[in-house]
Amino acid sequence: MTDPTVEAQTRDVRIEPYDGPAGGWGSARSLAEILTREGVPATGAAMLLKQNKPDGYMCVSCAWAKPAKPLAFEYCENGAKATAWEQTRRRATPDFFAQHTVTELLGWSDYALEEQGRLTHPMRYDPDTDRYRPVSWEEAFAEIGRELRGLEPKSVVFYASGRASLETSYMYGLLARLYGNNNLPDSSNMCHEPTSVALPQSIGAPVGTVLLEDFESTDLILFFGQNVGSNAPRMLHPLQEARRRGVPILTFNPLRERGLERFTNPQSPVEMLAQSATRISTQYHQVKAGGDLAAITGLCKALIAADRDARVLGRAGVLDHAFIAEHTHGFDDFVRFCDGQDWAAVERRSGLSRNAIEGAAAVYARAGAVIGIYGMGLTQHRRGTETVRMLVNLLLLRGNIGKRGAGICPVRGHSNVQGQRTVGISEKPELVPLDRLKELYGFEPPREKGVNTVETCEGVLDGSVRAFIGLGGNFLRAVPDTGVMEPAWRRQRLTVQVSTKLNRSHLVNGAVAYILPCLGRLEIDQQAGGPQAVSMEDSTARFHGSRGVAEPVGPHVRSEPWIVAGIAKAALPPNPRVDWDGWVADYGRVRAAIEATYPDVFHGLNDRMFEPGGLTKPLAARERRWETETGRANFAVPGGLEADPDMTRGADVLDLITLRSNDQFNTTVYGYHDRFRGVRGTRDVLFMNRADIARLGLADGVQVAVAAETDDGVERRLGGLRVVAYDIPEGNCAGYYPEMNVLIPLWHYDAQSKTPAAKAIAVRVTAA
Ligand SMILES: Nc1nc2c(c(=O)[nH]1)N[C@H]1C(S)=C(S)[C@@H](COP(=O)(O)OP(=O)(O)OC[C@H]3O[C@@H](n4cnc5c(=O)[nH]c(N)nc54)[C@H](O)[C@@H]3O)O[C@H]1N2
Ligand SMILES: Nc1nc2c(c(=O)[nH]1)N[C@H]1C(S)=C(S)[C@@H](COP(=O)(O)OP(=O)(O)OC[C@H]3O[C@@H](n4cnc5c(=O)[nH]c(N)nc54)[C@H](O)[C@@H]3O)O[C@H]1N2
Ligand SMILES: [Mo]
Repeated sequence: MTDPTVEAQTRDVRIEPYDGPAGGWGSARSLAEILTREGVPATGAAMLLKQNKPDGYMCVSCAWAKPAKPLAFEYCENGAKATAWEQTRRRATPDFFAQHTVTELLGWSDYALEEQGRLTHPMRYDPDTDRYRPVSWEEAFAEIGRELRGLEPKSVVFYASGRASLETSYMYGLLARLYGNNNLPDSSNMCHEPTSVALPQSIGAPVGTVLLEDFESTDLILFFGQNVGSNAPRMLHPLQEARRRGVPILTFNPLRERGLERFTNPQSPVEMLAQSATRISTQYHQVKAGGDLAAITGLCKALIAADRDARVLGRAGVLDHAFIAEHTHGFDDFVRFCDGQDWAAVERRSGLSRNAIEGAAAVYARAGAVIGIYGMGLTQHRRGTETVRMLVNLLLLRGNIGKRGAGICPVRGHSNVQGQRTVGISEKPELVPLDRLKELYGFEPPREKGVNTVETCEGVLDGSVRAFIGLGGNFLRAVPDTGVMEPAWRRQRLTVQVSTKLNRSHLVNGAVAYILPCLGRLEIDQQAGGPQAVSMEDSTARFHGSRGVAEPVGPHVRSEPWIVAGIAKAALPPNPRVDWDGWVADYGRVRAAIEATYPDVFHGLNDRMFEPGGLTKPLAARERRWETETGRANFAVPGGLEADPDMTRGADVLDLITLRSNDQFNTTVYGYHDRFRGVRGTRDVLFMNRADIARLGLADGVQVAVAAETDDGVERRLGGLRVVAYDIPEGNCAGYYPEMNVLIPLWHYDAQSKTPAAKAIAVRVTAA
């Protein structure tokens, strides 16, 4: 590690329990630290006043809803860190690249790479010197265009990380289709793809049904596998409000996460001075990794039994029979499935006692309107899609979809990951209005299914993928099996990364390789038609406008729409119906094109995107109209309760959960402190249950290695980890992503959506 900031961060390793709440003074301190380190204390602080405001910019961190009446400071510790990270004064200039070979940089940590600061020039890889060298945009586009024209269209992949705006994403999807494929994998394929598969089957909507105002009238919140304190902290405000009204929150999570336990609003002087905290979860169920399918089955089973008992006694039932009869399909089969599962199996697979599950079911049975919230703890499993459908089953039993204060609430990741899908970033042709594109742009769109994330990796391994264009993100670091993927990745002909900062995906390059530096959303985007705004969709399906406020990072850095148009013009024959230059001059014209393509969804986008609270996407399921094959909301019967049929668990095999610290955004590592989990100065830890530590003959604080329990002939191993005794179920252990991605086999994914199963990997732990 050559960067002194890494050394400063990791000098003092300390691991001790943290008793502060989420938010609070710890949050204020952590923020001050990063603003200072990135050299933006004053400007950064002033900018933050514009964050998530109707006339300002939308945070580049998470996708949580933006209220119509924002707080004076509508941001959180981690949103502010994301702002500081993007607005850093540090620069990765051509000088920096001249000083370091790519081989040398491959030895640097993720943190050290991004800490070099913002990319300032288009760079081309020079194999003779093993360095990236600056090139002009004209040269870059000319060569990329030439390469793309020479490649078989099916062999090229157009990846999108979920941050790019609706405008950029629409243009990017069109570029891929005009070029000749639907190879449009996105970060959502590693994230909420089970949501995108499960919800249409269950309720006929691809996204969550809950709006921010539902939190004001809900009677109960169920919280599955989402770490709100770190990954969507602004949601703590509506949760705190709900708690003040006496709304119970039942949490299911293997780890005791601080944000789900206690919260002090850092923006409330009263709470800060009094050091008072709100208790968030009223029940905390430490379900085993992958045990939610069993836990929710138990909840449903208990409700069905209680309903039967009540009706035998002539009392009102516990289930909403009127709703079930009028609106659902498959109820009888579902009841048979639940009745058929015995409690012993439910207890064993969930790790929860029947008593605890019945206690939770009793609270649910009394609540009028219930919100079901979930994150990666449900989706990143072998049976992720089935588990999401199971949560919907639970809600359907009491009519908790399509009424005020109730609904299903997937917490999306990247700030526009939901919106990208809405405007056509998808490898599935049936999700895109291809006929409409044909009509508007006069071409024959490809109809063949494209590749998703896992299939992209498979294609790179078997040689069928020859080129990778990345619109943001750090694909090669985010995917599973990084040890297998990296050597194969180099066999590609062309790799192009549109990025703000240097990351590992730039360093494992194809024969022809480019890094193209782009503006971030926070910067003023000046085009021929004046300064431009962009739009995005939040987790509750509302569209918002966003206007950059900061000075652009440098004269050679270009906007994402400009870069996408540049590639398109160089790679495609001219099409008089697609006015790339006109679109770049005025993004309002791209929005008009989006509206023309999806008139029902985006009606009024240009006029209404800056309305406080955003423009609400119409969603039939909110009105209890079910756009499913049966015309009803469908109960789903899972194939069984076994969490993971594809990795065997022998004695001494643990289930590894990979997760985020409070000091990172995905592969972007802001620092080495995970305050809430009591870890300072290191990310090389393995959280373990004390009983497992003792049984395996280890001790708290010792060094261990972890190896995936697979028999496909590939060794997947990570050493140099320090054992941290932690409150986690016996048989589970946890560590940080992306470091742990070497341990996840590529074939270990959700059966229905191909989302990598990053939350339960069978591993052995040995003293190193
Ligand atoms: N600051 C910050 N914000 C972020 C991100 C970030 O990295 N940093 N990433 C963004 C992105 S792209 C996404 S997708 C989201 C991710 O946000 P989350 O969905 O919160 O993702 P993870 O951090 O992976 O944490 C998953 C949670 O699920 C729990 N869990 C693990 N396995 C299971 C299980 O089997 N069952 C249950 N019930 N729980 C389980 C873990 O203990 C953890 O609390 O956050 C977004 N926001
Ligand atoms: N083991 C394991 N693996 C996982 C996960 C897990 O929980 N466990 N989570 C998965 C999830 S949920 C996700 S979403 C993926 C994340 O996968 P990605 O979205 O591919 O990765 P990020 O880390 O978000 O990408 C960071 C990079 O994006 C670039 N960037 C930042 N801002 C901008 C911008 O405005 N424009 C452009 N063009 N580039 C920008 C920067 O160069 C930065 O280095 O990882 C997945 N991988
Ligand atoms: Mo994500």
